[in-house]
Amino acid sequence: MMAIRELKVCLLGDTGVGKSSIVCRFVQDHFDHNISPTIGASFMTKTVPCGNELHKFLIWDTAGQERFHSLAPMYYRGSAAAVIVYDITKQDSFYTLKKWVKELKEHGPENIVMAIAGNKCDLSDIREVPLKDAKEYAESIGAIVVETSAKNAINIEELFQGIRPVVLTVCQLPGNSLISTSAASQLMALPAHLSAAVRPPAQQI
Ligand SMILES: Nc1nc2c(ncn2[C@@H]2O[C@H](COP(=O)(O)OP(=O)(O)OP(=O)(O)O)[C@@H](O)[C@H]2O)c(=O)[nH]1
Ligand SMILES: [Mg+2]
Repeated sequence: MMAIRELKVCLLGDTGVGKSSIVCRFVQDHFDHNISPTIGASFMTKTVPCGNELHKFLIWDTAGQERFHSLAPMYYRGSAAAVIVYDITKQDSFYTLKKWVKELKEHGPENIVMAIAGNKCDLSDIREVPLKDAKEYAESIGAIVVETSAKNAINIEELFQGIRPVVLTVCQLPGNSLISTSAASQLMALPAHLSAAVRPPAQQI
């Protein structure tokens, strides 16, 4: 029988940045122009083969509206990785992203892997956040960063494939919850198209 590894991921970020659209593109390869804001959170899974294993993404898509903010810890506390999304056409959403990173550092799991997604890169003609700013920030916090478009299916697979080696949870073996000890070395082995900053050595390893 094939081993199944579970990868627990949550999505965080301002309302309207495209978190649900990213998940919908990844799980169903579909984009809905009229998607509704998420209420509370929604849960989806996607299983992908990898060698002689199956990797099952358990994805919590949280609601970005401020009134749901207090629910977020329920989702990020059990996650091995957080995908924090901003909208490249909205500087404010990049500011909100930084607040999420701060909250994760203060209240999230100790070794949570962070991936930053600058979504709506199909709208780069009205861009407000330079990629350089996102890369520099990601590097400073040891996060993966990639620009995505849920609409045009750009870098969505790459985003999840990039965090995959870092967030594996073995569900068949008892006692395994979050894999984190080798996170730093695995991050360095990310595909070249993802900008992988080495996680700071401080208490991580
Ligand atoms: N142009 C463009 N529009 C997008 C993209 N991704 C999402 N959108 C649009 O942005 C709007 C918000 O998308 P959602 O996926 O609902 O955003 P969300 O982050 O889940 O919002 P909350 O659930 O309120 O937190 C919708 O109108 C989407 O169609 C993208 O890559 N490009
Ligand atoms: Mg949503």
